[in-house]
Amino acid sequence: MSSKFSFLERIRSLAIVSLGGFGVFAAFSIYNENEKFYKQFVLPAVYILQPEQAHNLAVFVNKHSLLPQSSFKDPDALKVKLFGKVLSNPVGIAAGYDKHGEAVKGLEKMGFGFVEVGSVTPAPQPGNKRPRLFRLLDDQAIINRYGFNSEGHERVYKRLADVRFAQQHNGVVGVNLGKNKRSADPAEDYVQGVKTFAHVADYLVVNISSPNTPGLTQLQEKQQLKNLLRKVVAARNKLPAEHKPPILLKLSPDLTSEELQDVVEVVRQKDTHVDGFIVANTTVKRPHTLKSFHYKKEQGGLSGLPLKDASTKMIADVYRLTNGMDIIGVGGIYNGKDAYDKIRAGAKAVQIYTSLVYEGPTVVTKIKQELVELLRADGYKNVTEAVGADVYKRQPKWSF
Ligand SMILES: Cc1cc2nc3c(=O)[nH]c(=O)nc-3n(C[C@H](O)[C@H](O)[C@H](O)COP(=O)(O)O)c2cc1C
Ligand SMILES: *[C@@H]1O[C@H](CO)[C@@H](O)[C@H](O)[C@H]1NC(C)=O
Ligand SMILES: *[C@@H]1O[C@H](CO)[C@@H](O)[C@H](O)[C@H]1NC(C)=O
Ligand SMILES: CC(=O)N[C@H]1CO[C@H](CO)[C@@H](O)[C@@H]1O
Repeated sequence: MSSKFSFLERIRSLAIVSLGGFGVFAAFSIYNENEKFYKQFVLPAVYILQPEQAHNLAVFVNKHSLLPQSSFKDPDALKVKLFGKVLSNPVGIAAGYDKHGEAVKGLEKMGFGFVEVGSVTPAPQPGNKRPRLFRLLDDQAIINRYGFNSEGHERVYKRLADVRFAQQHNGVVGVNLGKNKRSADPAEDYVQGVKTFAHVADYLVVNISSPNTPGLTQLQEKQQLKNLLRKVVAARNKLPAEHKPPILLKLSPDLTSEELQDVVEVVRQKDTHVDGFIVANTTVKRPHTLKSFHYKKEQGGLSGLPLKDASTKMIADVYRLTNGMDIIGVGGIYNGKDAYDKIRAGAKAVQIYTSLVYEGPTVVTKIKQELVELLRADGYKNVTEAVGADVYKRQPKWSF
């Protein structure tokens, strides 16, 4: 292939060539709700592709809604109210999968209760050099250092506006805001994001994911967070009432407990108050239990199974420290039990990414079915009743 052929065009033709087979397999495995079939036949075929090509192919499949609708109908027990919106189920797709807002409807069809688009940066940027995505098969994990490749605000906004305004669309969509690598003023990048996406997003996410910026003391970090949040919150508050989306903070699992306490103290103040948290982003740590010798030394953020327990523990910490603020729990969820653990630790909703790669699209339905069973077994009528069940709250619900 000539180098004039852009990467996107190559993916497009690759997708067209391989979709015949892939699409049929995937469709078949969904129709039969048959995860073994996906694991034995579809996944190995997908593994032949470079990880990034496989990801692009999957987004392509979602974009063109090539998967049939999952046959599972969300029961009332899975309904949750989050930030004034009703989710038909609490399982969302995490940021980084549909970075450019191309696959919202396909993902909803797959059974997700909500979709988080992004991270989106103001100007388009290419991200890091390839390779930048590594599969740690033995660990059911991924290391990525995409470096926030983004098509930029304008293009992503147009796509979302198409979905949201053109047809009646009542799905819940969040937008994860990023900053440009060469930004002179990061806070301004997030403010731009708030202004651009406020009326197409049900919630917005800013991150303070990178811990320990070299050279900054804890006090300086805290001051930086205050400055950032003050501007972001002010920008949101200036918007007209019908377009004032809640703002969530996405946290790094690598924050120390002192840093976490600082964050909570900041968000308690009125002018830097956020509406909830996403816990957690990928980790830069490498647990010594990792088995994949081949890739574990690659730089980047680690996601998937090795992140599970640290993320659940952090959810409980945030729930306790904030006296029950809204949390979306994410990190290493592979089944209904994993989702239930995060809900009992204080998450009102959850998200997945890495398990979708390893288990295929049927994992969404599997998580939902198992969650329904677990709630029923413990006598809960719905998800909300189980939120925070494992956490001691300083201020019990019934006291004033
Ligand atoms: C390939 C890849 C790209 C990601 N890109 C982003 C991103 O752009 N913004 C973001 O906030 N999180 C990003 N994440 C983090 C996920 O949203 C999520 O927090 C993390 O993967 C943990 O969930 P999981 O274990 O279910 O994958 C990315 C994760 C992966 C695996
Ligand atoms: C969950 O059940 C409780 C009753 O226990 C009810 O008050 C609440 O409205 C239900 N939540 C949703 C979202 O249906
Ligand atoms: C998430 O964590 C990675 C490192 O693990 C970091 O590079 C990135 O900036 C963080 N934030 C987001 C939004 O992904
Ligand atoms: C996508 C994005 O903007 N990520 C940022 C998250 O926050 C840290 C610290 O503020 C930045 O270094 C990242 O670039």
